[in-house]
Amino acid sequence: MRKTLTTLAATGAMLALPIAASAQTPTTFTANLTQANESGASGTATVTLDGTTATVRVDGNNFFDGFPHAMHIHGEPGGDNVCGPLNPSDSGFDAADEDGDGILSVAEGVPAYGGIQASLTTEGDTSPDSGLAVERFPTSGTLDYERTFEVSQDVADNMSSLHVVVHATDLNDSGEIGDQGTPSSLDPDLDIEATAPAACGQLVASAAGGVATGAGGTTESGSTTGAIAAGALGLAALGAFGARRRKVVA
Ligand SMILES: [Cu+2]
Repeated sequence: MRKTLTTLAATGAMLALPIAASAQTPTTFTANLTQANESGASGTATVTLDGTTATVRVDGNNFFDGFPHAMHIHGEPGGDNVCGPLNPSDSGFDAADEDGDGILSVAEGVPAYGGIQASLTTEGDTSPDSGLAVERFPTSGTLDYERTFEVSQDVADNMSSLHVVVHATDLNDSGEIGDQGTPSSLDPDLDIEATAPAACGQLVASAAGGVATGAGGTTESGSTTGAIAAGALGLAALGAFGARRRKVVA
């Protein structure tokens, strides 16, 4: 009898363990990406947080096909960031377009949507330092990106104040990126088309504990081949780089 009681006590202790070790519920944030600079592009970005581990998905259509799309999480954590007026037809655009050239450059967009908190690269570093790591961004006109990486506690705590911005657009509709003729506000060796915002979306918290969005099975960027090809190009070469456009019809 004594032996049986001991066994029961041990079993009870074991049963209690899984209850004590309850997992933290992931939280999901979604951004509807809307066009900037009349790019015609659109998409959805989703950030699923588990502590400071972020899984970021970006799906998009009608982006320029065949040129690296720098993508970032922008904003000052906890700050009053907005995508702001992104297109010449948006109210308030003239005030944002400081030089009055009808183009929203990166420098002109940053006062509204804030600086870079994370770089949505396909591999390697995801810090702001990789903001212009053009050899590690998706190059397809159809974005199909997913990556899991660590963010700071500050970024995790303030995700709903941040934005996703996708860059690079064919401003003069020439079928190439790099021939607009105005230097990028980030790097004078780059044409403004290489860095100008193509889409922006504010991250909004979804219900906690929701099912992870995105189709199961699709992982990682679908443009690895293009990204590797673009890797041969240095930043300086990028300025003169003319990509042939294959117009994507969604
Ligand atoms: Cu950016």
